[in-house]
Amino acid sequence: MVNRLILVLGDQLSHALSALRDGDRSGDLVVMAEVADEAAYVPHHPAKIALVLSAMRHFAEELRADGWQVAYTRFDDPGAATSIVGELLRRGQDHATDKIIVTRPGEWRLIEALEDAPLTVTMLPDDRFICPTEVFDQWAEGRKTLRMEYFYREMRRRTGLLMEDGTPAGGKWNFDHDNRKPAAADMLRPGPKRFVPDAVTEEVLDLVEARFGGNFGRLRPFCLAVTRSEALDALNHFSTNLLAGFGDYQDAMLNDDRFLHHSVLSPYLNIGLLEPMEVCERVEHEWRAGNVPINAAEGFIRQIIGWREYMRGIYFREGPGYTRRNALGHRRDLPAMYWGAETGMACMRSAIAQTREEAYAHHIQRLMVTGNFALLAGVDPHQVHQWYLSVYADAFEWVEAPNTVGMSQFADGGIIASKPYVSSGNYIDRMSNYCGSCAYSVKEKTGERACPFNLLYWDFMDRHRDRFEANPRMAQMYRGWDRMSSQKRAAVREGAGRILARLDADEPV
Ligand code: FAD
Ligand code: DLZ
Ligand code: SF4
Repeated sequence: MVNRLILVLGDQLSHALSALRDGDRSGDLVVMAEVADEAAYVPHHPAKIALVLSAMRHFAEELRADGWQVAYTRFDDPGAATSIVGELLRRGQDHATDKIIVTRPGEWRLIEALEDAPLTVTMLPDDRFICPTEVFDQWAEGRKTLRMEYFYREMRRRTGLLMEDGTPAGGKWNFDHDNRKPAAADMLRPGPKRFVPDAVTEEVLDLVEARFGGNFGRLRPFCLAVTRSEALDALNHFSTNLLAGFGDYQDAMLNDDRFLHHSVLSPYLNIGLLEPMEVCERVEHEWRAGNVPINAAEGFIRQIIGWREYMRGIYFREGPGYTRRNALGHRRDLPAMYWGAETGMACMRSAIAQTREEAYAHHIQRLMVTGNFALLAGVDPHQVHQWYLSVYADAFEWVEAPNTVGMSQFADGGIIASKPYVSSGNYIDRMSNYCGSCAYSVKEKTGERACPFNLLYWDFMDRHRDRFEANPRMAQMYRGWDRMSSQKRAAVREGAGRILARLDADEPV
């Protein structure tokens, strides 16, 4: 006899999940389902599908070992429904119950599907996050601007992380000023921890290859952690070997070092294998033990209790329509190079090849290379959003959408960013070694060989003058544009027009 069904989704693989805490091992049945609709709402990178399915299978086994009854649907099970709600209805019928317990999903699409289902659904708060959505809403209420920095300080006070007698450790809230160093290739940097697939993962890899092998992305070698114990190993490896340089090289990009000092912990945090507080506590411990400098520990903790929590707060506060925002009226189709088509631009080629091979790019590659180009080129932000939601192993809408629609594409009109994150090629040249292997010249501002970022940057500023001219943080840029000779401005417009026309004709840039 089953009282209730406890739904556990593919990104809710935490033993301390609120729905499981509320459940009863003897009377409730845990439902987990691999379903076609979740694999198809965007063309996910095959490694992302493999990560989720393998981690789900391992988690179901852990639950069984912990005394739970689990009804687990595999992708190809005969009679299985294609959606989460379909599977709940099927299991509910089998066990004569319509009572469902679930921790609130991280996507409006699923929340709405569950609310509309002919089932009695109890949705519990997702308290794996540090800041409850109501607390975020209270913080945001009545503020003129929702800048992350102020939210972050509240989170430092709330968690007590890096605090000493009520004041920030090291005397400052934020050490970002020290965190903008370019990196040199360094053979000693070990990169993230890589794992060898076990038999469960191998079976999933075969399934994914057969069903989703045509999606953009390389599946093998598959090296991601798929259990909590492996994810804890990855955290340990990062904290011991890479964290110390995290701050200094946070914004750097290198052709031949795809991970630098980044943690690559986001896939594990986002599917529930790691908890944000335990990750931050470990990092704080490394600083208190004198193993890493304050700018590394503070920089890292800010990403988690600041940016990560803030993005989630914005996603739920702004509602289901957020992914359709298009404040700048951008309509261009996403260029084919995002799906691997030829390009002479070395930075784009490198970031996209890495995305295809690793299902990973770090923040500055996402923001200042692929995101920057899409914004400068006026690409439809919804298509940009769908691309980011597809191609990264860590992509779940609650965190991807505010980063893409808000921070990267300015499509929310400035809720997240006080000005658009755009730059010419100079920024990329300063922070990377991409330009040396490019078909374009970063030093050239006009002409056939001019770096497309140089041309499109000024063209973007010119096109959106009405909106941005009055922004005090952009006034200096407009003064720079106005100081150019009219011939130079005409040459920039002509060069940008040439690049945009090639994109529209689906020709390589
Ligand atoms: P690290 O550099 O090691 O940072 C540590 C952790 O901080 C990350 O694991 C992550 O949990 C958190 N973090 C850092 N920056 C952010 C941020 N801006 N927002 C939220 N959390 C952050 N992050 C995702 O988790 N999923 C996404 O789908 C996603 N999409 C993005 C799309 C765009 C256009 C941009 C600009 C950023 C996106 N980010 C996303 C944020 C960030 O790029 C990734 O969190 C980060 O690159 C993950 O790699 P890492 O674990 O090595 O991060
Ligand atoms: C991403 C994903 C994929 C590919 N497949 C499944 C699945 O088969 N079953 C499942 O429960 N979850 C899956 N997920 C994760 C969900 O898409 C995720 O829970 C929602 O997007 C909410 O964040
Ligand atoms: Fe990228 Fe321009 Fe540098 Fe080429 S020259 S790598 S397009 S920034």
